Amino acid sequence: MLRIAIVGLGQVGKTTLFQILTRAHGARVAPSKTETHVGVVGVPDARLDRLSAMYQPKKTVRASIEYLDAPGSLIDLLRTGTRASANIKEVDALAQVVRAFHNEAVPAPSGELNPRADIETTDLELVLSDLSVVEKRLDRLAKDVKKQKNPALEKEFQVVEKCKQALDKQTPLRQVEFSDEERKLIRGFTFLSLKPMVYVLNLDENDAGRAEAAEEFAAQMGLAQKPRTSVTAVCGKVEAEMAELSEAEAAEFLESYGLKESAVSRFIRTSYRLLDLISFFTVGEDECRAWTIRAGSTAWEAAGEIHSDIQKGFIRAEVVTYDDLVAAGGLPEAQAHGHLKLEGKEYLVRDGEVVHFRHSG
Ligand SMILES: Nc1nc2c(ncn2[C@@H]2O[C@H](COP(=O)(O)OP(=O)(O)OP(=O)(O)O)[C@@H](O)[C@H]2O)c(=O)[nH]1
Ligand SMILES: [Mg+2]
Repeated sequence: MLRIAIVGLGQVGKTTLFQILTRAHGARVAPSKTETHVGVVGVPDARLDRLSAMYQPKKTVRASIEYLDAPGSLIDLLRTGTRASANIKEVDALAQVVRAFHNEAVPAPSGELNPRADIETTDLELVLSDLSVVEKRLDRLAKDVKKQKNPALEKEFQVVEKCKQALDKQTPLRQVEFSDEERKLIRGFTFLSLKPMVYVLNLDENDAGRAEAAEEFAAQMGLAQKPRTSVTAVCGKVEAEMAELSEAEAAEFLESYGLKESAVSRFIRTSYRLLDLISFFTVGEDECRAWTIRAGSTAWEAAGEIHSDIQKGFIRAEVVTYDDLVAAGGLPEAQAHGHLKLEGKEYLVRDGEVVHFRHSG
């Protein structure tokens, strides 16, 4: 499963965000100052809701993401090297909460609000953490390369040196271009600055209604064009209030702020897109379900996501787009309209397609 760690400076709203994310989906956790919280959250998807309404299945299963809430400031966490810091090395992406709300009772990380400085501070910390890993490895590699001629070691030396050059310039590795081969070679280091990053601007209550806040911020801070970087905005306080409401009340509440969807939904979807993931659906009377695959996956890979047996016995994928299926009202009807395509193993599955795998065994 996809895993994302919520990190940031101290008292910026990490646990608040985590609580809203998970409470909205049933689990309530006791806040802790020292332990990492872990929770699984379903990815909101209106298409799946629609398919479910159509099929009335016994079960509807959303795609899901596991969120970790790292306790305290990211800086303390990395410098103390506790278990919580080991946890965040293993995730697929980082979500950094950036404080942009005023609260007299809770002092801002650096005394006054300064999102730009906070982002620079934490990025530097990630870079330094990776740099120490890189330097140790380079020392070792330099010795080994001298001792024996080994092309694999030389290749590794080159790519680690490339990392060092970026890190020396304080460039996070997520902004560096690597070939697939290079990526493979450095995977084992679990570099923190290499992880895709979503900045979560925790807005003031007064700004909660400004849906464009995230874009403005991204542009101001020069984050808009950066590779493997996204920005989204939430207002922890407003969302926390909303999590207590019924669905109908919540909708009304959103409307009063001039918003269409909750910022938390937007945040979850942003994390999903950041990792270049797409969904395909399976439908039926037993279950309607969203599955997660990387963009560019083949039908054969998609089958493996469901079950290794389906992959092994793969015969054909029957594929229909979400729009065509909804318009037709069912798979047989879609077929009658000629909208059901039969595809082979190499077919590239696209976001929102409904797939039925024919398989042997
Ligand atoms: N006004 C306001 N207060 C907030 C908001 N989000 C969080 N807070 C308050 O800020 C304080 C810290 O929130 P937490 O969610 O515990 O922050 P944290 O980043 O998890 O803190 P540490 O784990 O101790 O670093 C709490 O008192 C929250 O109620 C917000 O959007 N608006
Ligand atoms: Mg916390």
